[in-house]
Amino acid sequence: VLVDIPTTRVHHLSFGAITEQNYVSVRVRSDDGLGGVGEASTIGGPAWAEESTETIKAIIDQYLTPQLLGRDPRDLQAMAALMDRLVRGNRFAKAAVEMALLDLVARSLAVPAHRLLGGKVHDRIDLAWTLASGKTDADIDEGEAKIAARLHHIFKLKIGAGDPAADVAHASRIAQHFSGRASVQVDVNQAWDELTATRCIARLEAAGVALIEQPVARHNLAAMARLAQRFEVAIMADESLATPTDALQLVQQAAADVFALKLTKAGGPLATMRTAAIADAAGIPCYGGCMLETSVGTAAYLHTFAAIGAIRLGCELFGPLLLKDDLVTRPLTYHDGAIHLHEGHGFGIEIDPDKLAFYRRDRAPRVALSSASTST
Ligand code: MUC
Ligand code: MG
Repeated sequence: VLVDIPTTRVHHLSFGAITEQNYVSVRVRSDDGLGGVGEASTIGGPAWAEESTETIKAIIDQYLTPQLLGRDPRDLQAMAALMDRLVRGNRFAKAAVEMALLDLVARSLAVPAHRLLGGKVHDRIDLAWTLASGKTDADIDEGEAKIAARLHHIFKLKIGAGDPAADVAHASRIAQHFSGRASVQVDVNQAWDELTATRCIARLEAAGVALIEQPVARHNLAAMARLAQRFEVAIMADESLATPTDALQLVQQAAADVFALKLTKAGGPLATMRTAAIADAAGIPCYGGCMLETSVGTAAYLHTFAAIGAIRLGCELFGPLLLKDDLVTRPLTYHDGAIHLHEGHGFGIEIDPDKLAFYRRDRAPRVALSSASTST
């Protein structure tokens, strides 16, 4: 089911600005009447990665569902391997299905989903917030409100859309404003070439910015490696890192100091665990990334991240806090600068059928019918 939910404010990224988030909500059912839920979230359609909600739904409906029907969801590894054989790439689609299978199996065993991934090592994970209103003063006010509410002490700025010098001035002012009270990081979302990155990172480092995420194009691992070597400030791979194979290449080329993990770009919880194992073996700390999921996807990410010891630099599972509404009956637990692991079977969340009916893209039109009928 395709779902669209408006955001609380415009969210600016290097490749565009969003006012609503788009999702594919996946449900699987077993013969004994149990259900499992998963979600693929995209930012700006196929602007962040290759997949859009429309392609994800087509892959699931036409290529995955017919082959998965009738199989045993408890064979999770076999199901993931089958999906990899059936469909090249399209990892967001496969991740959403694998999430739903994991939720279903954990529910059938009456255990939280993290138990099937080896059990939790975190009860809480420090929670970053992204300041991306597009205006420096508004970002500072928003950050102050977040600190006052004791929700966040890590801020991520989305830069790269504008003039690099203006971006550096914007980030430097915010880093200096929150100095000693919050850590400020920037995500460039691949926008710079290496020369621009080299010049800008030197200034951001001097201004106290704590981490630089994906400064250059995802395939430019050589430039990532040179930047990681040149600067003390941490260089984090996001778009450069999707699969375990990418993780291996990043390690081999020493092309990142930190890995950003996300279930959808990896292709599911199992591939995320394998990616984290490579980071662990290489001594690379991880950060729990997001794609602005609802509480459904966020709970899936949280149960996976809770089982990953290499997640030592916090997470950004704040998607539900940026949305005007959500799909679940009970919200997730946010307080004291962290997201807290909740109790329950599977991912520990329930979809609210009224919310799903309201936000699904193919819902019946709800307004303008009366005026249409009076005019005929
Ligand atoms: C990204 O590139 O990290 C997650 C939160 C946000 O604001 O943007 C993203 C995607
Ligand atoms: Mg990123």
